[in-house]
Amino acid sequence: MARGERKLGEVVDKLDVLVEVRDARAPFSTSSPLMSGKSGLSRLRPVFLVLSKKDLADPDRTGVWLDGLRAGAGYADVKALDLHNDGVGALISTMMKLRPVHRELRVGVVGIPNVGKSMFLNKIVGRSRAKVGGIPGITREVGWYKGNGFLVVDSPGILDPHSGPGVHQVLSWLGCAKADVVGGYENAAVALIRFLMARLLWGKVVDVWSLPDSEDALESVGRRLGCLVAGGVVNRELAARRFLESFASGKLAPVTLELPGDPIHAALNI
Ligand SMILES: Nc1nc2c(ncn2[C@@H]2O[C@H](COP(=O)(O)OP(=O)(O)OP(=O)(O)O)[C@@H](O)[C@H]2O)c(=O)[nH]1
Ligand SMILES: [Mg+2]
Repeated sequence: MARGERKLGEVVDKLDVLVEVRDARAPFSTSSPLMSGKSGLSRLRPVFLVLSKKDLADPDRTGVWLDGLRAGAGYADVKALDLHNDGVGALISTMMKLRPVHRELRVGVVGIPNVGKSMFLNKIVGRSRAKVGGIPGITREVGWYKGNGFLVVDSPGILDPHSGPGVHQVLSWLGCAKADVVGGYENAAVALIRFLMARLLWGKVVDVWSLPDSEDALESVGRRLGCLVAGGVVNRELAARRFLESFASGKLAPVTLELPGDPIHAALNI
């Protein structure tokens, strides 16, 4: 069992509520293994679900996800948020109804790496206390933060060691897992381009980046981004890295990779 998971398991009995953070672009693939694992967290209720990075997702598809998740059993509330810009006042009010009279509300924030757990925590405690960063693995330890009537546990992102290569592929596209687990940047980028083409989402990228028509999409991306070496040859490794970084940080276009009942790793066939 990972160290973070063990530590969380030790404090679970002290928590009043749990917040699971997932990425709105792939709410199925970015679900936390802790919610179904042996850590003991899954028995804790109520659970609030936050779909982060709403600004990077397709708004219509986010609506479909919200309807589906709200209709399903189990969550006290489900919200999609752009954590850079949206307020969390409504969510705070709902959560605060559960506060014991004599002390703060104790909240555990869980999720896989890089989904925005620390950013969400900072929003509800009202201060930028927990470190936030654009690469997975920024939060290394379980830590407590106080503010606004909350006592919140931040936790390191935990991946499911048993999830298959398809899920890892998706997580590498979203910046939640490193590309080396799926054979490096070039493999990950080519797989993402193929996926976007197969799902008719590539056109959005072509529009935003004004890509020329080409047989080799990664080659076009490399030229567009100026990833060239001597003789005007595209450095494919660099092009792949820049492309993946742009996709993960939403610079391409708002894209949602999966819909309820349509987990993409099944479609990836790997
Ligand atoms: N555009 C956008 N970026 C977000 C949003 N939420 C988080 N981010 C970005 O996502 C990255 C990860 O945020 P963190 O709060 O560090 O994520 P974490 O889940 O704590 O990550 P680990 O500690 O590494 O597990 C940062 O670059 C944030 O700026 C959001 O709603 N929209
Ligand atoms: Mg963190």
